[in-house]
Amino acid sequence: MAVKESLPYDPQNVFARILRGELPCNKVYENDYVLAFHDIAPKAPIHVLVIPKAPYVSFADFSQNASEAEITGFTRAVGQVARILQVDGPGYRLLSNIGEEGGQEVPHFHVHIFAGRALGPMLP
Ligand code: DGP
Repeated sequence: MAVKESLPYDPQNVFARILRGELPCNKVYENDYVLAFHDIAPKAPIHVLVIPKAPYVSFADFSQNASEAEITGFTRAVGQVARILQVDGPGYRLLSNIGEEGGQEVPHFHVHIFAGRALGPMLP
């Protein structure tokens, strides 16, 4: 079920548990600001999630409340992950679902990186 944007941060969400090491993940990259790992149910040949280490519910929360350093650190890390995955040449898609109508399921801000095949026109 999708999350309501108004919900406070839930420290028991699965990404919070991954960040605390309580659940495993297939890690791609980590630095002071982010953790990047493969999606458990990939929707493309390459499907990686990039999440901030700090507790933000969604992009809406992050864009309003994160520091300049966190925003810069996160943005640069997404580009770095794309380079590590070697998808910046052929291309890739970034996506972030936000809130209930945006289809967000895990209430910890994350950006999806999709790649590995021609993705076609943007949906919907
Ligand atoms: P969203 O709908 O934008 O909230 O996408 C959440 C994504 O998180 C979805 O593609 C599946 C993925 N996911 C959910 N639980 C886990 C998990 O425990 N591990 C990993 N690696 N991915 C997960």
